[in-house]
Amino acid sequence: MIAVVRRGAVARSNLAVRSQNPGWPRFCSPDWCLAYVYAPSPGSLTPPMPFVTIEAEPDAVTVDLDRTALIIIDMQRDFLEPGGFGEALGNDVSCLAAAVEPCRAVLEAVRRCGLLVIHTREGHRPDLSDVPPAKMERGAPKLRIGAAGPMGRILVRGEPGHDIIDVLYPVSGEPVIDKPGKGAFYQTELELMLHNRGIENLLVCGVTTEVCVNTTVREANDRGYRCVVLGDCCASYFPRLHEAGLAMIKAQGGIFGWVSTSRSAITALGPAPT
Ligand code: C5J
Repeated sequence: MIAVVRRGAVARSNLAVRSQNPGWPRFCSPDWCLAYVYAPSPGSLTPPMPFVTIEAEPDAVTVDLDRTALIIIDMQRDFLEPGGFGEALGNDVSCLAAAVEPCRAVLEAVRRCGLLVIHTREGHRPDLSDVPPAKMERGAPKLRIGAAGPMGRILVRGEPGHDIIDVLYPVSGEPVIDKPGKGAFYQTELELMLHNRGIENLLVCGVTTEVCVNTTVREANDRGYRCVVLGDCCASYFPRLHEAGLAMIKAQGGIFGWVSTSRSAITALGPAPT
């Protein structure tokens, strides 16, 4: 039969079958959708299992998937490709490439499960009125924020360099948070969005590990969110700082959160439909 069911339950439970019909289940709101549902035989149904355990350090963490979102931090051309902000500051942008495929795999698994996905972008208004002088002063004058580069004006909203790389590009329904700072909560609507969706847990991916990922995780931790940082989905221009960034999160019994991997998260989310 066709029934209205909670969106997350469609992907996870054996109550709702992925139909052979293309286009099903049909999502009609962020929380509910139409799906083909079947009952194999009375008493044989397994209830939906919104709680999953993710292998992590310092220890495994159990999260309610109905209250979990994926946040992908700043996977923008400006940081990952030559000619952007990252390179303008003297960095070797190829160091960030390793995080792309793990991020893509996690994004695919999370989308399949119907979890909320939020993307962030660091950048500024074209008139640069939201750039603090202390941030503006960094780097060579010709390569500062707002200067013209091969991907448009550096770190300016609306320019090609400011946008998210194609392979991780948001799909319809995935909010994009434009942030002027390193932390994703600072001067943004992120907290309101998470609150409105009842989110308590964040799977965190993105760049760079020790800057925007760490700042966001620290801000999230103070706001009461459980953060599970997927280490191989993060990267830094400095491998030492990547390791240190992850170590700081999981130290002291997980002082800011947990550190896990793309593989552990995907395993916890469940296998892809065959
Ligand atoms: C930096 C970021 N590193 N997204 N931004 O300036 O980590």
